[in-house]
Amino acid sequence: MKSPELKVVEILQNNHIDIAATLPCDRIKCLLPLISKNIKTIPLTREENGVGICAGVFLGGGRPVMVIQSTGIGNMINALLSLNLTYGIPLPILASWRGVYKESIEAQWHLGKRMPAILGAAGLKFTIIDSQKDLGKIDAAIKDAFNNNHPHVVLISPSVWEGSSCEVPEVQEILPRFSELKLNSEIRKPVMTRYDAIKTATGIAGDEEILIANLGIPAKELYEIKDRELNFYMLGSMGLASSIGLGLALAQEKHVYVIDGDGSLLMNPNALIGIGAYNPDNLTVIAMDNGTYGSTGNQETATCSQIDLEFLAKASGIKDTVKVHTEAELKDALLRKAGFIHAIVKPANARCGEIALSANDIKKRFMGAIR
Ligand SMILES: Cc1ncc(C[n+]2csc(CCOP(=O)(O)OP(=O)(O)O)c2C)c(N)n1
Repeated sequence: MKSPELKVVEILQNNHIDIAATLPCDRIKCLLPLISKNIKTIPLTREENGVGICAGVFLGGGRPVMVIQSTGIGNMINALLSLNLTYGIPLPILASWRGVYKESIEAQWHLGKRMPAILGAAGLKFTIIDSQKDLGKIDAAIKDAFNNNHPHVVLISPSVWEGSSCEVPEVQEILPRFSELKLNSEIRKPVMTRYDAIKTATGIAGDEEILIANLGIPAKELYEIKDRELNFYMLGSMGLASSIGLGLALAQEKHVYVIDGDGSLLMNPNALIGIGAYNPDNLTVIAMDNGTYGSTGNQETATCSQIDLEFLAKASGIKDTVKVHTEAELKDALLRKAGFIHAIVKPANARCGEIALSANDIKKRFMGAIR
């Protein structure tokens, strides 16, 4: 007889799922290795980051799934609503539902028992599976997500896996290695604005290349400087611009330039860790570092005097990093398609109008052009 784990993997394969973004739960420890054996798997460091990566995969023509613990949904709600629901981006999520069935960990109780009410109140579709005979409902949930362009959470009770056993995969020990951060970095007084830098980027990006703009003023500046079909304007989900970029870079071949911000990268440094694991040739993150949360009124961030973002990118494993202060330096870095460009810019916001496109228009136009 087929194990429940094998049934789940077959359902994923029958639905042509090509990327699984995962973060472990003890109850699915037999499912996870089976998934990674059969489907390209992206290990996550925080679930919210997976929402961005999976959105990028979908925009790039792929069919992602997330496989996580239900607690991770607590880390994802803003992204699911301000990215997936806003643009109409599908995402099937298989969540090991903790906190209710035979749960001894007290920390799981509060979120676990409220999870259906939280999902319902958030307007997120969900399905509960509490026995093996209901596993077929995963198929229906995946189809609902992709046919109706929204997330669909499947809460799977640990009762489904009771009696499961599997060979424990060989445990990978930490690799003995020597790390060296060979980087001398000088941050000088900024001379260009973010607007100047975005203008430079639009001058370099070819017609067939992708530009993703961070939420707030950067998206409006890009829209005003050069609106084009292969621009993806973020409207919410702060912190996920570079995660979306990674998903897009992994799912298709066009070059992806991400216009990110210091506040956003500090909110989700997991994005850098994810990129450092893959270093895709077709991804350039331009970190527009104005030392402030520019879009909300220039409140100081930790890059103003404390953190050097290029060091953070390097420490995360990103190979080709560079710091630029001038448009000429930025141009050079863009032309050689560096992995991470730390652009030191003034805290200045151009006066721009609103983006006259709905989220759905942005998505549809972008996906039409990417084919
Ligand atoms: C989770 C969340 N917290 C706060 C905000 C408000 N907010 C919108 S844009 C922004 C600033 C982004 O700063 P940064 O990434 O440095 O980019 P900049 O605007 O300076 O280019 C903030 C705090 C938000 N949209 N979402």
